[in-house]
Amino acid sequence: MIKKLLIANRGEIALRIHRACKEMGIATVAVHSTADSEAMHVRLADESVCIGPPAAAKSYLNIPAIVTACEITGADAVHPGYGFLSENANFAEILAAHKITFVGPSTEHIREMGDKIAAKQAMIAAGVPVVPGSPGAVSDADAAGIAASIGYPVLCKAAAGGGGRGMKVATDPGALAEALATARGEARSAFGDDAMYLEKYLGHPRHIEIQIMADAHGNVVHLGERDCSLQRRHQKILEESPSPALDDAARREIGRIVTKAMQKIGYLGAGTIEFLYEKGAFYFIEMNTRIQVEHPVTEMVTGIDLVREQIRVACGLPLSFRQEDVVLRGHAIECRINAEHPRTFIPSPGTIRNFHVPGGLGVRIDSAAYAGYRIPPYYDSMIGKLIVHGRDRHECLMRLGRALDEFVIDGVETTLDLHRALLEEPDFINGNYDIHWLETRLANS
Ligand code: MV4
Repeated sequence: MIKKLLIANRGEIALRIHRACKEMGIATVAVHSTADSEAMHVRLADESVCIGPPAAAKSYLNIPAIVTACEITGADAVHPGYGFLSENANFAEILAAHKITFVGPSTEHIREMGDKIAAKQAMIAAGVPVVPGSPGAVSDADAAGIAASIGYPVLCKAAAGGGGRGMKVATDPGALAEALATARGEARSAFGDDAMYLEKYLGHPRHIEIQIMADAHGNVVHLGERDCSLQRRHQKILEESPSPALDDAARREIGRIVTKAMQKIGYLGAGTIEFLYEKGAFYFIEMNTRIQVEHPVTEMVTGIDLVREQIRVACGLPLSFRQEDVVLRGHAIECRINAEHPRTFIPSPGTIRNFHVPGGLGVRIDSAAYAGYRIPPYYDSMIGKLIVHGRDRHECLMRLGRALDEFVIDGVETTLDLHRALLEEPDFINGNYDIHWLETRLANS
């Protein structure tokens, strides 16, 4: 069992990991940049180590400094959270070489899923439905023939991509060469890897992801889905579970497919399998090998502590529950509260003056902010998450409305008003939205 765990992250997820450790009797070590000396994750942890200057590349991404912090404090495990080093296979490999437990999947699975072409091939081999497309990487010379066989519109995607960079649609054969060249150029400069693949472009899908957990004893469980379709410029704004678009039969079927696939590849730990969902069909796009920002909506409908399970399986313990123990109860919605201008979405760093969070039945706040906290300009703009649970979607929406009304954050601009406005939208209230709905609605208001 792990005795002392180093949290290689900051903000609300660092607190989330600390809380799971405390309930498990594990001591915690916080790491922080010089910009975060006063941060809540540093105050709560049992020990802390300064690992570098504000720039993430010199602190939260600084592998030698983090390994050194483990050696100094005697930490025997590292939880990477999300972002930063969470999907860095080299980091996992270096920790293993130092006999430090990485709370996450194997180096091989991190690497495989990081390459979107390899991930797709692995999923096809494991029986998961994917978007029709090129069998592997495409050359400029082969592209037109492959695109013609897929049928237009075609989407050019970077193997090293994700998050929407290195992606271009070609609506017809005449537009393919330029779309591919542009996407390839973006991928080369953003990732240093210009391998590209082609897919049929789906026009109005929802983004639905399945949460799974796997232990080292061959047990794999699925924990239902999250609908993450409400997004702007590839930044998720609000997530919910269950998806308003799925029925029990569809949920059971995709859960069964995904569980079988994870068993087949021998996956370990928490994972999210991302799908586009259109006209009643699922199409795999990517897999995330980390705990995700929106994991609390799954925790609220299952009652299962995902971070605790991650830590258990990382030290070889079995999952604390079986598939038949998983009961999806009620409905949960998460709102991301970002310090940014509600219309331009430009980050609004500064000092939080008044900070009053809502409470009561079915309300959860995951945040590292407090009154007087100065939001540093160096990291992402999320200052917290409001997660609300209700017995059904209607109760959840009513509760979300009153929780948003109670929330007070002064001193910086936030996305609270955007969330309040969403609750007035008939399409949102009715669950009628796809991945383009929010951007289209914002463009027309
Ligand atoms: C797609 C797609 C339509 N058709 N693939 C965007 C980010 C990357 N991870 C996958 N993405 C998409 N892939 C096919 N074949 C549309 C998107 C997409 C998207 C997907 C999920 C959530 C939000 C999105 C916003 C724009 C485009």
